[in-house]
Amino acid sequence: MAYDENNIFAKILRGELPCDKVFEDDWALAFTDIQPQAPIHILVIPKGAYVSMDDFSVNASADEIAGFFRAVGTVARDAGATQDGYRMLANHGRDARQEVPHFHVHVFGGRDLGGMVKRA
Ligand code: DGP
Repeated sequence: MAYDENNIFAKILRGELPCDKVFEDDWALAFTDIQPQAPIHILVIPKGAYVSMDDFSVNASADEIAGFFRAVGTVARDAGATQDGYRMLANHGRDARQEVPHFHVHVFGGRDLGGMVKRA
């Protein structure tokens, strides 16, 4: 699947759409999810143009991957979620119901998050 330069997160990265930014460095931007599903629900996205985890894991450089996942940990720590716990989640493709075709990791926390995967 080719990267769509007009996806909503690409527009946020270019500053064409606003976001509630909580973190930014050379590798990642993080902002609160527009439809939060937990008291802490932050999206962390790489600065590079990658459709999903599959694209990112194949095509991103080692520096991009390290920088991105370090940012995810920093975001969770800065949100105060490290002590009580948090969940990170990335949806890839149809079965996972990925909505936005720019790779992103959800960070959830701030309450008991329940079981790992919802039964169909
Ligand atoms: P996913 O299913 O993993 O692709 O989740 C996409 C998430 O993105 C979903 O939780 C809602 C969120 N989202 C969609 N549009 C926007 C937006 O314009 N701003 C923000 N902050 N979040 C958005």
